[in-house]
Amino acid sequence: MSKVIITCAVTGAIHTPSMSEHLPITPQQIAEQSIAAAEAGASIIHLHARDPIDGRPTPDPAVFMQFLPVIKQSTDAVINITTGGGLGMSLDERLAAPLLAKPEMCSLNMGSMNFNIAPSAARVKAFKHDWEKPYLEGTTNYIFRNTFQDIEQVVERLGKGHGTRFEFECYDVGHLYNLAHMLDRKVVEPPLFTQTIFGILGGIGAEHRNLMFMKETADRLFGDAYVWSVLAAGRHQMPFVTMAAMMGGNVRVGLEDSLWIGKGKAATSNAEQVSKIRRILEDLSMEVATPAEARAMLKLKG
Ligand code: KMH
Ligand code: ZN
Repeated sequence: MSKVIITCAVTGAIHTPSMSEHLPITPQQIAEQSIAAAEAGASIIHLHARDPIDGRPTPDPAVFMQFLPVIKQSTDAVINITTGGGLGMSLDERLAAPLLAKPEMCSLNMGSMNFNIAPSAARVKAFKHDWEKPYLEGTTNYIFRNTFQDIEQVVERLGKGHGTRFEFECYDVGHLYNLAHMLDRKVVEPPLFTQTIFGILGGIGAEHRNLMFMKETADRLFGDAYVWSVLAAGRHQMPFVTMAAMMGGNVRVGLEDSLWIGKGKAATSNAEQVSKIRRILEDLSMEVATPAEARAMLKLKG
């Protein structure tokens, strides 16, 4: 059995500061939590940036540059920068930081979709900042735009230009077919690090039969040309990634995807989630991949 790559998605753009006091916001908090997550066993760190004052997701490369070098200096982890950005950002805004930082890896979202924050994430009644209101009420009314041309543009500008490789974000079964289409046309190259995503409103639901179905479909479409990873939103996070690892997959955890560590218990850090999945994997006799092993498995530029 090959080793399991743990990705940690540290802050994201979905959760808001009022949902958890532990969500890292400032560059210093993002750097500290990323370093701790890497020390706990994450070999890939997936990163978004936030406005240090009000926690709103920001595409500003200057903010990214306040934490990226710190993480790079202190860990050997693979840096993975979002190209999904946050609600309402244009593609040019989403690409600004990746184009400047030229990371080994970026996310690449494989289709357009409705994107509202699920009201279940929003048990919070009082919020600190006005911008959070639609997030907490589930009324963002947002289309997450990733057309075929957008996808090709990301590959063209980052992949071909800078040797960046991708975490292909597949929120539904059609996104796997979109990825297969890009593979057929040689827009993307194997091994395809394919992140199948469960339980995001607008995407495929977090049901175990869907996990099997997505894997079976990816196996059929890609054969040995892909490396499978799984993330699931909210309370589904740990059960889904555990099941995926038992089926030979890799795992993504982190406060971007879930603010929880157990039933009714808020996670106090990203490292806490990484340590938990690491413990589960090792208890089940699985081995966790080092950053060097992850680089080899995914053919990253290093
Ligand atoms: N928010 C996650 C479900 C991105 O950053 O491009 C997927 C994600 C997208 O991480
Ligand atoms: Zn992300």
